[in-house]
Amino acid sequence: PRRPIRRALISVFDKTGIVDLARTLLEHDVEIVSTGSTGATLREAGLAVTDVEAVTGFPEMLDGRVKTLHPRVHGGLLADQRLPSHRAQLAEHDIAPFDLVVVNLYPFSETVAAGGTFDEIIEKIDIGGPSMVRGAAKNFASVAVVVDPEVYATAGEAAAAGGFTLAERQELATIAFTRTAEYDDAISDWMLDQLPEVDAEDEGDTPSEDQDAAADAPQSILDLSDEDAAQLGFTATLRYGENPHQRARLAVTDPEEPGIAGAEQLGGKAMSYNNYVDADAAVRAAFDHERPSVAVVKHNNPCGIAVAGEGEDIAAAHLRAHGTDPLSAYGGVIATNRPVTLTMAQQVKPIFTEVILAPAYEDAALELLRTKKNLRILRLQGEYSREVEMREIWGGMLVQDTDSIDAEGDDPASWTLAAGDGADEATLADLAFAWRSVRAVKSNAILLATGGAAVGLGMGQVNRLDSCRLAVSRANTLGEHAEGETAPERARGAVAASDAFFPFADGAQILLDAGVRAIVQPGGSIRDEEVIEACRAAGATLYLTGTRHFAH
Ligand code: 93A
Repeated sequence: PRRPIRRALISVFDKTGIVDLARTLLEHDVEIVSTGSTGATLREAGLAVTDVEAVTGFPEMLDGRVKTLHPRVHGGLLADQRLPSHRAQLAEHDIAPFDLVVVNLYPFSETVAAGGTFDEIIEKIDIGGPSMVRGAAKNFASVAVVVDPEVYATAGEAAAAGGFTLAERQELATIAFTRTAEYDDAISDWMLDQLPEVDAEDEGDTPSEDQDAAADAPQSILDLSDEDAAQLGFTATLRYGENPHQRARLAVTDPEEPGIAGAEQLGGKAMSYNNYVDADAAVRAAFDHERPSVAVVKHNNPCGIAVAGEGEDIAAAHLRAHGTDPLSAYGGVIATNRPVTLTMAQQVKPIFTEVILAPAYEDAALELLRTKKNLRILRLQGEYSREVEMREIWGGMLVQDTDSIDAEGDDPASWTLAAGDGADEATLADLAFAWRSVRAVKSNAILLATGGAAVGLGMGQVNRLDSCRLAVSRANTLGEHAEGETAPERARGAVAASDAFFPFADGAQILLDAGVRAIVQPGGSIRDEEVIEACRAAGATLYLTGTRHFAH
């Protein structure tokens, strides 16, 4: 059933459409009570309205700050007309109930946006308006509240139809509370921005209680209690951050997709901040490969990465990955995209390792690894999937699609042969491996590979030439070599991948001079021709992918 509208309270800052609505209401015998300039507007249009001052018996006071804040108004808004006791009290105090309230508020946000002065903005904090709106919204059982000129037409129709239904009033109340919540939100945001100015004005240089309280108030997630942080999803307080003087916490973003943050730990000490960072890089590197793969990571960069060949145990991949750079693998994080076998566990055992991550462990492998009390053993759950990557910067947050290795150009079938006659199957397989591996290496990245294993890595240099030098020198110094030999000479005969194009031929020339016989790179430099020419002159093969994989 509809509740008839007999008496309406209209108080609007924005007068748009109000005359039409008031006219319709009057046509349906609704009595209209209105505030100062609203009333003036309606009267000018020839409409008969009652001033709120006549209702309250008080003049508008304090430059308009007190207009409607009166029991004759709020009693009429808040009385539950279903209750005999409420009706009796209204009668006792000679208060008439309202059935409809039409209010729009002082333009607070608009005044802030228009660059109003502090005092102008303060005056635009509407008190009486939200009080009426909230009172009527709470009392939607009896009162309909309209806060939006867009609803005036509907309100007119309702008056014609015999009033609003309960469901309609409840919906209007919901809209009303949303409006006042947003309104107060805008005020509190602005007030927060003003804090120092308020203090400076009122208190001179002496810190106020507000300032003291602000100093004690939590500034970041790190200041919260463990319980409060956990409420926000920060389930672990880490021993410390990147360095011992930094506090740190960990949040699992989505328990349904635990990833590394929520991986199951099967052994070892608690994970540290740096462990998590390196584990993330290691898993990403290993899972970029479809073939069984192992990556060893230090300081966010692979120091070893390799795949197992057809029919080989995952241990073979680990052996090669370790062999990339056995010196740096000390204290590393090992990740693999296949279950850890006993053979692999036996190989890992003697190597000082911080963390090992895998989708599964053979029982015997786990048992053996658990004998190393300090080795953190993590089991990954679910598919390796990641939609977006986020990074915090000063004052903001960057979000991007995850760089996946299935972009156009990642498939060797799509590569353009730019120099040489085309690689044989084994060389092409190594180039494909190098290409898939190089994108896990920080830019500028150069990766040399032989036989499904990286043999030289040039990572994180600020020019590509240095990355080339580094890749070659690491290939030729770090690997194992026969007794009597001075260096392993692993660059000779290797293939190379570059995460982005060579801006000049000089970097490529370093690789070619070291004996690299095939290179894959995105291409796209204005000096591509010089790089191609250098490869031709060295009798080397060059493929262009057209896709780059920076990782900064
Ligand atoms: O200054 S107020 O916070 N104090 C009041 O008692 C009060 N009553 C209504 N602002 C108050 N209002 C607001 O005045 C309404 O929200 C509306 O925005 C405006 C309507 O006043 P007028 O009809 O004089 O333009």
